Amino acid sequence: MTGEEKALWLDCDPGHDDAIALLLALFGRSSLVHPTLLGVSSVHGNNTGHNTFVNAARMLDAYGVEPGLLWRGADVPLMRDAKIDEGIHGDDGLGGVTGLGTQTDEGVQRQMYANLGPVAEKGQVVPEPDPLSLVSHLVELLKRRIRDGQGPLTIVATGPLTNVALLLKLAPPGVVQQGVDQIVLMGGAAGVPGNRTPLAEWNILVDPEAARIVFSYPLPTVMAGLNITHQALFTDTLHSQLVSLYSSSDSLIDTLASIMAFFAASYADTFGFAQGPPVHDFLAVAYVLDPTMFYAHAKPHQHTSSSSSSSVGGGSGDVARVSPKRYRVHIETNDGKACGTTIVDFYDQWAPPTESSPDQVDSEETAASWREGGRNAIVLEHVDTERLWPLFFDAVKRAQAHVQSQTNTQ
Ligand SMILES: [Ca+2]
Repeated sequence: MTGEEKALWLDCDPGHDDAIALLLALFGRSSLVHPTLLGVSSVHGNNTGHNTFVNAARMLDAYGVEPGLLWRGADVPLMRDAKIDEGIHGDDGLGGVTGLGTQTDEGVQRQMYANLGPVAEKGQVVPEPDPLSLVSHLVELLKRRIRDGQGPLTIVATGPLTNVALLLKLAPPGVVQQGVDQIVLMGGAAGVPGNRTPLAEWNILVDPEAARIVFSYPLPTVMAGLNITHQALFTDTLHSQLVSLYSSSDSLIDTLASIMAFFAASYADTFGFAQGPPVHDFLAVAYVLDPTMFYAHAKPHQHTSSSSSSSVGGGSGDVARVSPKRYRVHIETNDGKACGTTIVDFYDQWAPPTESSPDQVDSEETAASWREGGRNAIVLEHVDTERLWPLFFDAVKRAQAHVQSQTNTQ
């Protein structure tokens, strides 16, 4: 199986679905893309910045990852007070999850302190939030990759966009545009209700100003919102399939099963989801691994469009599909009942007068066209779940083999 090497950065707020997104970022691969996860940063969101950081360290420890990936970012939104989401993710952000270390365990401590060196010896239990060090590290990483002629980094963001917005605002001109190819985020809701207000989705609601900065930046932004994440439900059948992979030689499957079981109960209680919880954040990483899973069947009149249709699979009998579309997306930042809403201009009612036809704009590749006022985001609208879950189980098996190989060598 061949695939393009792809450098990733994951900014997250674990969070049950973040934990699954992290699994895919670490162990996922497709026939198209072999990702390398270069770093993980934590942000406030599903719980306090303290707890999301500790949770990221606990998950990295559970996945048997060599310490050195984790950075602690912002604890608070750019302009607002922090919120937490105990109702969905439990008291500490990973409620009900079994088999994880605590913040004082050696393995978790090593994950938390790997980038801070001797500070750990001063007796601090958990490092302080340090978004400036995170941004400095990212800028240096991007500069180094640009200088060495390495491929661009893809940033995947599965929490509030505070850290990403800080990077975009503080990095020297050109570094992000040269060093990052796209920002793929879980957030927003395209044409469907929100989940934390009638209109707004949580990640955008928590820091709408940061979201506006990201959606206004002249770089491709891909939005995996509730409209698509609610199409990918982790059903009882999938849960049974996961449990069937149980091995007595490691506890990883138990941990993953407990993540999905708690999330299923939360979604049943809070939102009445009877068929299973949506795996939200997982989809953002899945898009990077295989964008063709997010192609839609072409409508008859779209078969002749050369700008956006392609056949998936390569055979002559393949169904023509169209890649996800770009739309103008406005982030509502005014206080009021619509704050945090992602307004998607599906019918080009806001299109600037210079953009005469959708095809012309779709083919437009200038950086400026991604700014606010242009068609500034690719909005995911379809997902082929029959291809999505094999990606998940493949990553689970790789993770399980990795954890077992470490156990065997200890
Ligand atoms: Ca998240």
